Amino acid sequence: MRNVTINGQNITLTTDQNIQVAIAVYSPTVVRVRMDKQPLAADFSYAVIAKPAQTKASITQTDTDITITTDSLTARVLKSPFAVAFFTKGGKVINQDEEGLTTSWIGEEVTTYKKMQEGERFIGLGEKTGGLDRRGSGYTNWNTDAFGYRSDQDPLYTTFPFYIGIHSGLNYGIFMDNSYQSDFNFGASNNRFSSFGAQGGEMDYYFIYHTQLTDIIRSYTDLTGRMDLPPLWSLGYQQNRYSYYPETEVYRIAQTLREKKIPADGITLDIHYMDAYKLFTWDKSRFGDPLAMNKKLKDMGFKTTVIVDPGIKVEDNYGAYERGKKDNIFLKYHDGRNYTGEVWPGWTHFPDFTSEQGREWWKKELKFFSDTGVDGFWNDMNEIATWGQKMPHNVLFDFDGHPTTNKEGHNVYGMQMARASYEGARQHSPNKRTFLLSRAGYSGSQRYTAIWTGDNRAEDNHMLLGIRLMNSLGVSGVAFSAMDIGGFTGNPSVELYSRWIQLGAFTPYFRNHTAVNTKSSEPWAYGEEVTEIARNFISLRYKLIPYIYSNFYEASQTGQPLMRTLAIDYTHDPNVYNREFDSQYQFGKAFLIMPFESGKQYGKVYFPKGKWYNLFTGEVEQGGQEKLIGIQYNKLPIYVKESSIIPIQSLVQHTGEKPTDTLTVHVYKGDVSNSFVYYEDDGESYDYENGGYYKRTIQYDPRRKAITFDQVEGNFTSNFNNIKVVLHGFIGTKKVKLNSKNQSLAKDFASFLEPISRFDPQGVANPLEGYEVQSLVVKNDKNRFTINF
Ligand code: NBV
Repeated sequence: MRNVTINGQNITLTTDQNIQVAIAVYSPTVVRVRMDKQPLAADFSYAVIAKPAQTKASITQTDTDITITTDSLTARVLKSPFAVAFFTKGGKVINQDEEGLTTSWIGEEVTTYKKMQEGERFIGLGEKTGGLDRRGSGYTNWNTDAFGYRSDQDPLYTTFPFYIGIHSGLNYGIFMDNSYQSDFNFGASNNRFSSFGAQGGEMDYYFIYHTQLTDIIRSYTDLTGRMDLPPLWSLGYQQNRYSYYPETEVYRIAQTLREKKIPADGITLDIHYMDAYKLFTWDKSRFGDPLAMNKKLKDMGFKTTVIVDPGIKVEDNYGAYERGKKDNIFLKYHDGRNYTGEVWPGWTHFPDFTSEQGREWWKKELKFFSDTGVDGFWNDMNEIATWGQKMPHNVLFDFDGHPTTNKEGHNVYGMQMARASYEGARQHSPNKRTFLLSRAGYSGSQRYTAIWTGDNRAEDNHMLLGIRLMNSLGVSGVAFSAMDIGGFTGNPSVELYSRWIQLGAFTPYFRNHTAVNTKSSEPWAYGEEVTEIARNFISLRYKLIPYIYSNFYEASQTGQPLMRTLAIDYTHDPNVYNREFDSQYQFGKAFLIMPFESGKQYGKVYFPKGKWYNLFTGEVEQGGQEKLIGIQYNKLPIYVKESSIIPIQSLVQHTGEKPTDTLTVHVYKGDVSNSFVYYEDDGESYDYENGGYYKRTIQYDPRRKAITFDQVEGNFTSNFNNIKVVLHGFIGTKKVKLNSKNQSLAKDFASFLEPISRFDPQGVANPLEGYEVQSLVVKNDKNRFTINF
């Protein structure tokens, strides 16, 4: 090691192999390591938006090593051979370089090797197939158009080079910020190391250490950013297909949803709305007056999302093409000619979204849609997908003033397209939230867009895979995710469709979608019984909107995902990683969802530590046990964690419809304390940035036997004049004290589903589903109040 310089929180040095190294303490829990064979380039990243925080770190040096000590960890840099290791304050190894291999190069390819720790598990990497625990597997990141992918296929559409390692009661995160094709090996074909590396560029990684996974996710999203609050309508049900046209068909779908009382908020238009697939056009024979159509849909309570593909048809006199040529924004070869690839419209050019001019051009073009009353942009094919699937490596990208080739630009292209769409939407509708969805992405995409898992298949294993993909996206910073409910390719069986829509109600973006040549996939397309089941679960979703929206608020503040793999809260419980149970997840912290293949009548579930209430019957299951349960075809098994706090509203047909003026807050008795941040605002503007919100923390404290609603913050007037608190499991409690005054409880009835009567298997009408509980009603006057039980 030569030229060691220690400057405040930063160390620079050169190894005897002439490797340039820079180590920076970002915070007490985050350390960044950069290495290259050449002088390190000026710092530039599409993913990381955080700068190092002023941190108290002591850095000392001896003949053999350099030691960094922060309030949370110790890092040791061994001088010979050069190797980095991270320890807890108590001296336990969290993560260390595999000393014989450390970081090394083969040509331009750079890889960091970490010693495989005893019993080490790995989760994360975003949208990756396989089990929750990635031990024993290897993965590649190269954004790929993976039409009808196999359930073990890799890579898929996105790149999230962030994972969490778990061993010996410890856990840490590693984010390698490098957009070249990258490879992760978690002990695939070897028993010695885990590794991460890329085909070019620097080794540049962030090591994150916390005792809780929630804090690792928070730190990772401190670095790479978090989502904005979504428009409320995007949390409602979305009806989609490839493609609904002409406009009469769109109305038919919208009207049928209303007539059949299936709540819905969104309709999405796929590529057939365009004139010959030319972006920024409408096929006038199908959509004669898009502005009028979108207005009419809005009057019915529907918002329109349109698909946008990056390819611009090469055709003289086609406006977007001519303007793109004039502004010179298309990706190029090094001889200056535009790159041309073939997609839907034929031969096309592709805007360089990694250039300021390219994004500016796109933003101007997007006005076309804002002018016709469109509320969402669905960014498809942005891997980039072209026929042939082999965009040449020698295509040049501006990379915001750091010119490079497709090798480095490819994996961020989709993210930068989403960024341009996001910025364009904010520019054209400054005080209205626009919904963004993207297929391709890179770490940090969550700042701009939701991600969906592309062209899945209408198969049972894809339904469960989709859940795991979203759970994994969740620990990788993407809280807002989706899968095509019902499956994109192929036709689901009646049972599969029905199960999928039940599960969809417990996913962040709830969109039913199917391919061009498949069976209709609207909730009524599978017979009356399924229509009723779908209506029931979609209705449940709408009642849960206050809970779901509050969880999105949490995601926007701390990066916590809506879909929480059990690894987040039960990290060191081995059962969570058992392949039998590893698709189970929490939806927010309250619900435990047990996804099962369709058609199963019995199945094994795992209840982690604690007590779990059956959502439908109120029966309690003890945690820490596996259990064989009966599964009803019309009722996804759902449990509620003890001490949960779940605000719900009355049924509405779309989020623009006002619910009744009572917010019902369900509280489940338990032995652990819990808190829930209830959040409300207008759901459509950015007024919340200036105090236009209503927020209060609700706490459940079993020790003090108290449920406390804190003083309201913010100046938004709640939709609800009353708060009805419903108590579950408070058997024998007849009276409570409300702000120290005696108050008797009313007998009440908890039922989350509407009765499914007509299709009872025995042909007997079910009595109303539910069970007895107690409740009390309190005026929602913004003041703090306490209920003592
Ligand atoms: O635009 C058509 C489809 C779309 O429906 C799907 O959701 C995307 O993932 N798109 C892919 C183009 C290719 C379909 C084979």
